[in-house]
Amino acid sequence: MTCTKLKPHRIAKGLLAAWLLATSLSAHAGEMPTAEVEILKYQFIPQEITIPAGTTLRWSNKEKRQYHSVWFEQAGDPEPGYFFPGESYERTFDKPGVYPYHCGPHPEMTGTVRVE
Ligand SMILES: [Cu+2]
Repeated sequence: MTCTKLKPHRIAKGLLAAWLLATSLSAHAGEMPTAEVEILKYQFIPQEITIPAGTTLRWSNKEKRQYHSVWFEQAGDPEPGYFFPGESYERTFDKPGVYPYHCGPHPEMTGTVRVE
């Protein structure tokens, strides 16, 4: 067997591997659990949420004008940027535990994420 005869076979194998990887990645992304918290009238709704480990939590700003942030300061996160009405913020929780958070510009806005 010569190299020229092997090449097309190798390319086909490479394409198949790339296709399988892309397929498994998209299937994995589709199966990833997500949960949502709404922000309205300076409140996180629900204020406490329990999620399984590996869940991506999305906070959606439903205010008319007010921006907010979601800051896990006690977990050691740096202060995140603000997000405006119509925008959202996401964070994935891989480890079980209790994660309190608050809004950067409005520290009286608090919430808790329980990861099981
Ligand atoms: Cu706020």
